Amino acid sequence: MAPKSVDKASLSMIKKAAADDVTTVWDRLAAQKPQCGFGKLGICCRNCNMGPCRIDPFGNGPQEGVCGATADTIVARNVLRAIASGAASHSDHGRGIAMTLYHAAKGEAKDYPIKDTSKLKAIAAELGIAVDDRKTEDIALEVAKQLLEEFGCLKGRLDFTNRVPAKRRELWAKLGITPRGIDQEVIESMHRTHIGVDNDYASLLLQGMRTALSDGWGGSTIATELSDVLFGTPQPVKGQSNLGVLREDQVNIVLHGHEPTLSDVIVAAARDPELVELAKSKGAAGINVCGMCCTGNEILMRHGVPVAGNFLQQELAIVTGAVEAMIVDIQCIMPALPQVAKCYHTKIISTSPKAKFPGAEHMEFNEHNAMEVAKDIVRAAVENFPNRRPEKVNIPSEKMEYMAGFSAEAILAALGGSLDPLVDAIKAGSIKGIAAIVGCNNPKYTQDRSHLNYTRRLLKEDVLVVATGCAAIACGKDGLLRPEAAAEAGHGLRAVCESLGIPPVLHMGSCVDISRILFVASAIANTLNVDISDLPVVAAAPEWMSEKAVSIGVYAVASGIFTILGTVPPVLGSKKVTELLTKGAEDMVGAAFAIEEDPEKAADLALKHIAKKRAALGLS
Ligand code: SF4
Ligand code: MSK
Repeated sequence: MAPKSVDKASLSMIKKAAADDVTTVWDRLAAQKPQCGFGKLGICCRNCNMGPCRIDPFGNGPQEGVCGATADTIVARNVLRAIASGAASHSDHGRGIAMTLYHAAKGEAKDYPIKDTSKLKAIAAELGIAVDDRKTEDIALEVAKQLLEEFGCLKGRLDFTNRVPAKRRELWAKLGITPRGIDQEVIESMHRTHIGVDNDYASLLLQGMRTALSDGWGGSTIATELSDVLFGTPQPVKGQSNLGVLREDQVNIVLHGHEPTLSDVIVAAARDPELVELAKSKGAAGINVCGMCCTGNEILMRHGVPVAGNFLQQELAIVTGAVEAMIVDIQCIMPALPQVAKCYHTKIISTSPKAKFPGAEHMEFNEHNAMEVAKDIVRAAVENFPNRRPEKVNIPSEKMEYMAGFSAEAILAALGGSLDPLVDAIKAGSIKGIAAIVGCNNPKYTQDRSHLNYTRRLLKEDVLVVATGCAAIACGKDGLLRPEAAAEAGHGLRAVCESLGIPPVLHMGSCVDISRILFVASAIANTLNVDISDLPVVAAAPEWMSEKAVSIGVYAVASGIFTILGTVPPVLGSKKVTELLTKGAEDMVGAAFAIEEDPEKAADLALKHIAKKRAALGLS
């Protein structure tokens, strides 16, 4: 049996969980086996109550549902629904940030001062909003209003698609996949997948591309850009990662989920002298705030806050017995957490009106009373410190230094203010190409193994890696986010990294921040006067599991980036859908998906693609 993880900290906590009689994600996966074969192939449907229906993959049983839907229709509808859910998740997050800016501009969210006014002005200018001699709040209000209109349906084309090379925009227009309004695309996708609406697999998948593009160039971009305005644009920053960042002598608070609106204020609240004193009065040396998953990424990018781990470590952090409170907001938070916490003293505190967890304490958070609630939450954690049971505490020693904070602006600054040195290095071949590595962990695969093997192989071949999400945390835990990791790269990439003092893997942020990767790819394409699909650029989600990752993969492909999936998506039940995604898309949008579970073979595919694109550009 394959090991559950390559991370020693995880392995030791999985062992402790078993000794403590705690059920974790790996136990629940084992209990689910064998998992449903129809589900794996994507050929079950319960979109109406004549069903549920399923298609016999061997051709011996029914080949259509009660309504007549074929495997092609059913698989394509399921894919489109997954894209809609993923796009909705990123975009609702983006809307939340836009609403916070709106309230901040109106003076109704006093705990959210606008931190990056120059970025605000740059975005305003991009959106055609006057900036001269105007008050910051007035500009912010107009920016927030204009971007909130992106969710509606009157514009016809999202504003941030202006960043896309003209050739690609023309292609989207020709294919009818230009993203119109963010809500419009998601709603239309749900409509089309209702019984008896869109039954053509190609038509459904094109709508899938349009919906995913409304996420990448809409909801996710809004989330990233306005988070930078409100909380500051990330700049290179150092910190530490893995479960060893938890402190035996301090009150440990783990922030888990996705929204910086919560985590940024809690980081500030935990520094409040009164609360630090309270912690000391309870016998703790201080308050240690750590991140988990993408909330972790948001605060490490901006504050260098330690990150306790990625997706598969959320339960394991509790198993250390040293976490006073895990504060959760939205997305990727296992409903199992309160059950795990029962075996220890940890409080699970939910904060979003959109995400409730049976068994958790709920302390609702909103932009109007942010600091007040943040302090209440931190106080609850501090007061829980005396309940810690020393005999249950075992914090793994593993922790690793990282350098993160590589926003597009920070990359530009590292390059001296222009993309030219990067483009020149690509032309000269010292950097052969750029690989984006993104996405989750998945307990069906050894934790972090694919992320790390794939990344290391590409570094050796002089491919610069940019990372986000749980993939970036995997790289951080294994030391690849340190400038010293340049020693693991081929000599061309190594020389570039050493001269700039940067790691060979650049941490660009959370899942919504994959938009930053789109901006950089677009900017390079515009510099070279080519389309994104002409660039020696690849993307991979080696251990993905969430519907957000489906939307991300599809917007990457529709933007022209070849994308390798390391876990098999539920599409193989339809040959036509599989072929369109892995081959036909190449003719339509100049990029397609590959499915490859073996990270070495995935790296071969990436390198082959980069070599092909270099040759087409006339680069040696
Ligand atoms: Fe079955 Fe068609 Fe209803 Fe799906 S929509 S459950 S295939 S009858
Ligand atoms: S948190 S979507 S497990 S990367 Fe963004 Fe990690 Fe995947 Fe969630």
